[in-house]
Amino acid sequence: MGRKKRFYLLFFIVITFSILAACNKDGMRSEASSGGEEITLKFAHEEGQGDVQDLYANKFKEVIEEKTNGRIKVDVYTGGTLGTSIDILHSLQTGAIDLAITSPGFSGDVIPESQIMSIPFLFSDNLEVNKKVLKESEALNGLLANKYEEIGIIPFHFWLEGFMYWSANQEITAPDDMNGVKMRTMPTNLIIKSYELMGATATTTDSGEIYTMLQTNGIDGQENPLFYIVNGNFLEVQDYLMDTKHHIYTTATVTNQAFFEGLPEKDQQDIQEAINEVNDWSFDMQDEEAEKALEIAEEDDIEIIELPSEQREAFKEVSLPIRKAYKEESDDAKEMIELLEKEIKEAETELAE
Ligand code: 6CS
Repeated sequence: MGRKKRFYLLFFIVITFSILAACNKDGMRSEASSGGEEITLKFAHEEGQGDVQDLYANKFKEVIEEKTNGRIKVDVYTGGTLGTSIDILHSLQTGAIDLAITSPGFSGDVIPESQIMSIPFLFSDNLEVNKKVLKESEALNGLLANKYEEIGIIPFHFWLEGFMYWSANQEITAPDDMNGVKMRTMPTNLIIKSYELMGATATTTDSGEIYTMLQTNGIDGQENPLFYIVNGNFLEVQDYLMDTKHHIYTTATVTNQAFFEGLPEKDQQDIQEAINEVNDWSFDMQDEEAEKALEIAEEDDIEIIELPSEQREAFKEVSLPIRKAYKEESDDAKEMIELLEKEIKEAETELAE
């Protein structure tokens, strides 16, 4: 075979290989754009093992790892392992963690409008109404979500962990009963103000210290959903449990915007679909956890008091200046709460039919 022929043959082979390689690269990019690479997501939450947020995070781990045949893995970090709830929010902002469950009870300083979730007696005393509103609200999933995105955080969903209860060493069934009571609350300005309005002293002890502070009378009482009161063994150090429906415990599943939008589209889609599936599931899960906790509380010798509706109205009346204070936060806050009030009213009417 002549030199010229050998040269053309070699040239032909080289061209063919580079075309094949290019096809393969496209394949890999398409495989890459379909999320070829293995990634491990750091997912932090604020609660202990077996608590509602932990069940949520581990359900997400199960769903996304199954959905992607283990290509997308999740490391779940329970509350306290990566710092306080406020540390988690900051770590998410910096991208040190990828996903988190972060409660508006801790984000008031960073996202003032998120305090809308901390206004007592704003949400309905009908849990089905609140579920509907959290899923469909434009005030929350539109206006409030935009406020999170302004600081580089995407809130996938706002969801709930159950109705809030008061536990205390004294009976609290009328606003005056709150006078001088040392109540532990989450560190959000409007929550603190709402207890001071009732004459209580609000103490923002870290969640990990609530039990000890109750045991040593550093505080007299606290507010939380029932599962958290039972799982935290607060029944051991409290005499009264008030079923007030004064509020729902809401939280948000969030991600770092730059991180998420930097992922291949297929990964974004898989993660979003998995989160949607888990979020829908969580509304039933928290009901089950509340029922389990109530059974345990009813077997305990703590006195359980359901707040009569006229007393609930008396507390609601006292709390109204908090809504006024929230409206004065910003024009966006005013627009948001007026829309949310309307959405809650409409949902109550719709579900009453
Ligand atoms: O009261 C708290 O601080 C805690 N309560 C709940 C239901 N979840 C986490 C939060 O840190």
